[in-house]
Amino acid sequence: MLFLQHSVFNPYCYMKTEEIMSYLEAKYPGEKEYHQAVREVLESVEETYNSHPEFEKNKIVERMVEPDRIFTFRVTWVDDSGEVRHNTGYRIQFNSAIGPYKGGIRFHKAVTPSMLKFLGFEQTFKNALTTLPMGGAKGGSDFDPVGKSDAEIMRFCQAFMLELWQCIGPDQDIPAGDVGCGGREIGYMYGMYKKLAREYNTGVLTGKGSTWGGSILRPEATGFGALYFTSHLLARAGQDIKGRKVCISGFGNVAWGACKKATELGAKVVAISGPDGVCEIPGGINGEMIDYMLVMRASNRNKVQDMADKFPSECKFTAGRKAWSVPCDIALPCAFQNELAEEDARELKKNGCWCCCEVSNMGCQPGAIRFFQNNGILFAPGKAVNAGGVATSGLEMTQNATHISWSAREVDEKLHFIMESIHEQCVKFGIRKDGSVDYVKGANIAGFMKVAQAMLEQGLV
Ligand code: 2IT
Repeated sequence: MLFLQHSVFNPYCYMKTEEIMSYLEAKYPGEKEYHQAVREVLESVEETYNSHPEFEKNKIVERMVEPDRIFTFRVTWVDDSGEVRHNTGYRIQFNSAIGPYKGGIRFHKAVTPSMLKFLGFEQTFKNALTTLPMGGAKGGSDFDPVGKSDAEIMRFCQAFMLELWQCIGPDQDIPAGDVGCGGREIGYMYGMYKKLAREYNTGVLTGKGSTWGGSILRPEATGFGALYFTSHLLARAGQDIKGRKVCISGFGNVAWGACKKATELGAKVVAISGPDGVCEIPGGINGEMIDYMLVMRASNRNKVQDMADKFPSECKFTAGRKAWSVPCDIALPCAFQNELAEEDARELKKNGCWCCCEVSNMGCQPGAIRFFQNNGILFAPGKAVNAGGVATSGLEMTQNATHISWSAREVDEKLHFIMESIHEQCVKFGIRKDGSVDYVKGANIAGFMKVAQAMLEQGLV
């Protein structure tokens, strides 16, 4: 109604997703992931946005889709054979409307500005959902950790920080880990930061070791938070996770936390997967196998087959297949963007799956999301489901700033509360006439409105 009135009185004064997309596609050709992430948000918020003429007057959306600034730098390092190597490093400070820049560092051979712009954009709304004052950022490099020795990882991380340190600071921009960058890499980067900056403030990075400023439960937080969110989503739909079969893609830090909490809540994780194929675990993953995921990650081999080799009587490895081919109730993509295609969504449904909570950032392709939503499969997007990771980074920042350390119980309680609040925000903004919830719309509108309002209140900067 408001939208109609507004468009009648100001026929040219409202945001159209297609116009902004055409502009961005022409200006940044080929940046596919970035276009995909922006389109999803704009489509979700268009109607709400257009009922706020003050947003359009201040060009909020046009400003919000552009990063505040992008740092690009060369990273030179030497491999174990003495050969000189170089990569490209980036830090994208996307939006600081609600707090200092915050977001992870991704080390992966496919890293491009487009990938980091999509991640920084998503991070801005995700961070807004956490209820904590954090702006959005992302960084990384096209460095490929696969097959690298520990010494090579250290030399690369040090060389990366040699440039990055000038862009960051505990009240300015606080990186953390992401794909290919875990506790070990944060440690090497933190050591180098102190050396360069002569600053011993622990708050400059999150995901640190628990004896040197890291929060207890930060490693588990993304996976744990995802399962807390899933539990709320299921409860609202009159369901329970206990006894359910769960398929999880990936075997890194996020998949590890998800396996641990899903198992603890009584679900049966019947598959994990990697770039090489899928590991079926008919009896459900157990504690020993979950611990072994950490060994697999530290090995830098990037092969899920290692699980089947280690536990041959419990696991069956099949090369070239995805986790989505294994029958389950609940699918939890925990690996990489666009890892779940429409054909995977169809196969999941055919095999009895009725819920998909996206844990990886933009893990599902738009066609897959449409298929889930049109076929009555419960679906929630990564920026809501996986926000427990960055939320716990926010809790780490609070502990660092006040020089205290909370117990696991305290952190877990706060994480629970935050995930419940994110779920509530999704319901509030995403509830449909029939009482069901469009979690994509809910998460996007809730995050967007908070950032938009803050930008408006802070003037034209
Ligand atoms: O995608 C993400 O939210 C992260 N990689 C975590 C970021 C953070 O600052 O903890």
